[in-house]
Amino acid sequence: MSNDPYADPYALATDAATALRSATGVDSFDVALVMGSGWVPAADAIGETVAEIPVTDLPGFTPAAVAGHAGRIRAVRTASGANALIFLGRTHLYEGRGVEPVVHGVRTAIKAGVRTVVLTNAAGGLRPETQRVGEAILISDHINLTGANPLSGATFIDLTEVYSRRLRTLVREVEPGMAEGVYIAFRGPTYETPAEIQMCRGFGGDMVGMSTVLEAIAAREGGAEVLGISLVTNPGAGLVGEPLNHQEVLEVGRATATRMGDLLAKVVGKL
Ligand code: 8IG
Repeated sequence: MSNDPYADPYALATDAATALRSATGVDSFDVALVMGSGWVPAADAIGETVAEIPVTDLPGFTPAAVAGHAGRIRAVRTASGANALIFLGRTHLYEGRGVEPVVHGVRTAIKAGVRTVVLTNAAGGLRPETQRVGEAILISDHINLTGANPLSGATFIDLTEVYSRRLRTLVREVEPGMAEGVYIAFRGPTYETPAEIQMCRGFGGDMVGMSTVLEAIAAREGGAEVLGISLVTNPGAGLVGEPLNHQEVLEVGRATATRMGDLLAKVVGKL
């Protein structure tokens, strides 16, 4: 017997889903939303809270390591009658616990019935000429520069359409004119150098961050449809004068929470 709790990550997710059902009294969930940095205050708009628990009540979840990442799971009933599972915070690869904890929430959600996964994040903008701080951008595709992958073995999952075109179209029915772009993920925890930001621009990236891509891959592996949204909170390093800090990310999130909450509530209502 191995001491690694993630030795069978799918069995661990099944156990976590069972614990989630009994802790929330909700038998099956329809949609999961992962609230990234700055997005947590937007969660309140999505529906009526049925139950809320610390993630650490479920097997396989570790305590939150980052300010603004609350580390709680909320079961919500939406106005349209859907059961939503909201992760108030996520585990990042840069925390150094490996890739399994990063995708455990998504795997648990899928074992709990979820067929739609909404991944939100705060990101650096690579195109300040067309992007504004506080703007939400649909993720159309990603470039995974984390050096990690949640899958191992001959798991040649097709990634032609990680971020569902159908869901992006649906969001635009709510928010016409919303931009879309390519999200580039690094492991972090450092922000990029100006040279790396220029590389990302050359690669065709539009946003840069430290999350989302591994969860999106795990969701696709599990057969769920994925919607990704980035909140641009700063221009990438070197694109404007000032250095970057995490505090301004949280401030942009607070300033835009109502708008992002309304957007998510409308989108979830259409699923
Ligand atoms: I918010 O500029 C946020 N997260 N890698 N680079 C990376 N992650 C980020 C950034 C950024 N801004």
